[in-house]
Amino acid sequence: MTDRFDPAAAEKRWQETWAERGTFEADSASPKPKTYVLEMFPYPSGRIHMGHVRNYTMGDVLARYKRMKGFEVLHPMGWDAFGMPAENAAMERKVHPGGWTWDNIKTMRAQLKTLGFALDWSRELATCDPAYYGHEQALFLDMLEAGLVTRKESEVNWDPVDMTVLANEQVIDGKGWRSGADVERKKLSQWFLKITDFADDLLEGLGSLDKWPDKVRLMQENWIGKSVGMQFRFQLAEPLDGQSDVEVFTTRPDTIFGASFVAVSADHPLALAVARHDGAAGAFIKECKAGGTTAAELETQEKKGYDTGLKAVHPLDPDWHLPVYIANFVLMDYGTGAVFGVPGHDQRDYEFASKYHLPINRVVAASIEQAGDPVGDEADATGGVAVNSRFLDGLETEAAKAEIVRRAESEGWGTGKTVYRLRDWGVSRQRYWGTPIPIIHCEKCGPVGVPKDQLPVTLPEDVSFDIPGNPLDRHPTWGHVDCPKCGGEARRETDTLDTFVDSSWYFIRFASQPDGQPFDKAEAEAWLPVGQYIGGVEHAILHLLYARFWTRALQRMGKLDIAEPFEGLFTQGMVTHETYRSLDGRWLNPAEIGVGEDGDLIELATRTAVTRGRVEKMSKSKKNTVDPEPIVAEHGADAVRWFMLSDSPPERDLEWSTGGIEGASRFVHRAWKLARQPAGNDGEDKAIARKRHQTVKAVGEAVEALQFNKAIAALYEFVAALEKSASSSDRDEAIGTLIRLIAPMAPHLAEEAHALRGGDGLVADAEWPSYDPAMLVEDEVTMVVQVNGKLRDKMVVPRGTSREDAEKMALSREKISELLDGPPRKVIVVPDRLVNIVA
Ligand code: ANZ
Ligand code: ZN
Repeated sequence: MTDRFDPAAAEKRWQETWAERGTFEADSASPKPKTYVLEMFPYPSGRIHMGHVRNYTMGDVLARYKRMKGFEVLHPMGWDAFGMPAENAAMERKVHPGGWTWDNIKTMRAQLKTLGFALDWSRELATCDPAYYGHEQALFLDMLEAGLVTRKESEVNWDPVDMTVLANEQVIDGKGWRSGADVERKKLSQWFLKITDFADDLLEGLGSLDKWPDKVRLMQENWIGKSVGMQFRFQLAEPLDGQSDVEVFTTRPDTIFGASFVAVSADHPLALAVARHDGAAGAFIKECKAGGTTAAELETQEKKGYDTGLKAVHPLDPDWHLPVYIANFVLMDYGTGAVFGVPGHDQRDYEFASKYHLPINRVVAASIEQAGDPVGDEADATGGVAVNSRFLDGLETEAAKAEIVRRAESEGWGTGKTVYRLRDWGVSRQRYWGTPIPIIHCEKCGPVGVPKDQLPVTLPEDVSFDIPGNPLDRHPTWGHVDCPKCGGEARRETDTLDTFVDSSWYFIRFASQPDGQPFDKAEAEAWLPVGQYIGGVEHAILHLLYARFWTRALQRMGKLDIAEPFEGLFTQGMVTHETYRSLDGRWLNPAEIGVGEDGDLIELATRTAVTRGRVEKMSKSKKNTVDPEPIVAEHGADAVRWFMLSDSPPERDLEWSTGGIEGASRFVHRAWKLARQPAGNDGEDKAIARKRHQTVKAVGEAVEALQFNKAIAALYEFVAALEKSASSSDRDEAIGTLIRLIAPMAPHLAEEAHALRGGDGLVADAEWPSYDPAMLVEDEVTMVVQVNGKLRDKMVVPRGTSREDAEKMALSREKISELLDGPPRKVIVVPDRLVNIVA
């Protein structure tokens, strides 16, 4: 063994040892308690980045710690391998998406392996592998059979550049999330998963997820968007083309006497009927559709309406007629696509009424006495009591709502109703690189599921990407099949599944991967739910909601008796770095930068000055990425892992710095130096023994709470104390403990040190050290001695020294007796803290 720890040699050796021994292969039949640690699996984009390293290091520390705590740990890794980037690469570089993807997987797998993660590689999977997606197709067919899949002709968000349908979530400010192109509306027949069937379950379930960040639960809650209210009909004074009423949804039925108008969406059947008779209405509808149609856009657009001339009859007063408008702020796919407007108490309605000179009346006030107060220059959306509302007057808002619903239901013109913002999940994508939807379209039989014994429906290899659109559509033979039902000529579905489907059940397949079926129920249930899931907050809504939905769908189908897939969720911060630009404004990569003669940064290629920019998330566009591979080669995996955990709390951003990685590297060598010290004498060192117990407690608690930076800080302190201490048997023992405590973070160093000191087996298999609570407390304390409130002396006394003893000791101290002329007037003692003598 050399003096210096040689990461390059040692790390490879231990990685091989772990692999040979199958150390991290999870045994489903183990009698030990099981736990499942999972990080969100990566998209194989090419190479791993620092964000991956940080994410997987955190999960790895937890997984290794849990092993040492006696758990059978499942900690798997795989690839979220379908998706657009592979097709883009195919278009740009004339390569096959499959070849590109598998090459990337190979590179990234090798890179991950150099980091020494305690992963069960025997369970590795890639979603683009027919051995995976064939099971997904089977599950899709099961869902179809269970009535959880529907086909709907629906207006979709169409990305004209990527030539694909986008989910609402993938439209950001009216633009495609990936291409940035203006999204258009288009009608297409699409497959949908009925996530709305589970809206209430998914909402309720959030309540049980107490190991999830509050912010994520809140985002999901808002996304599901439950609104409790009432649905009712306004009769039209004159029917139009057979339509005699308009149904509206409201969350404020108590404001019904404040109604000034009725408004319908531009897509509403009544609007279309009006347009058939009125060209100007048609033009207005067209104008509405040109604007964005997402909720966020409707919110910010100027409110505009078109008076149809129709009149709606107030349900509680046949003589009260309200104008009916077509309005740009009413969404067709929310509620009923029609509303009644109450300008006094809804800001949107207020703006609309101001523009079109409609009445703005008060029907809610803080008290009945304030019924006459005019509405100010804004709507008053707060609750209170109903006023100017006939039989409702004086009722509190909630009571008034209940009263109207009761009346409407008993009189038969309306019903209490709950609506959700959540929409069914459109999963059809007009793309090649995804899971083929296992459906055959027959003119006679309609859509027919591919018989399960014919799964997987695999992607054809011979495709071209030289023109936009879906290559499956134009493949000469792949789409032509016989109908499984009637045997007639039929056509294969050419859409593929949204890649979020692939990631909605991969964690189940990790837990159990038998041949011939997606998973074994009992085996999957033995591991699930995932105890700790770790990933980016960018998945707070979609991925996590879809995975929760799949789990519940499987539960309803009797395939897996788990309600929530992820018991604990942790969203880690990003890895950031300074940005740099050349004199002419080009972004520069840190590797292109050096230090000039006068100490300033220069661009190496041109030797011209470099300006430092802000610290930002590492990204290719800003060129501020640091490639993990050369860093690992230079400093070793342990140092990189150590740095990823230090400095910042894991939920915050971590700024990459050369100083940081060098500091981590120095620490590794300091720990190594300690490990190499020869065994000490038999002498005792109580202070070191105490520090050992304290550190075991601190590190264990910090890791359990995922406060890795605190664990690291405690270990730094421990090492510093050991470095200062003289040789003793306590010190010896403490060094042994140190090696175990750093094993989750710096596993290679720990194995090397463990072996060097003649430890049994692998440190990865060793038991986590325990501590004695009695050994935690210091047995001596320093008490402050004051005279008339002024600090005069300090004295070291046994912890728990009584008031009387402390007083005696203080008075007998030389410094103190010098200050006193006679017996003190009064002595105040705070045990273990201070003695104040009033002279
Ligand atoms: C009358 C009323 C009076 C309303 C009032 C609000 C305040 P949330 O909470 O988001 O569910 N609304 C209903 N359907 C709509 C649609 N398709 N497009 C746009 N707006 C719609 O909001 C429900 C409220 O939003 C409903 O209650 C309705 O306006 C409006 F003082 O009805 B309200
Ligand atoms: Zn048929």
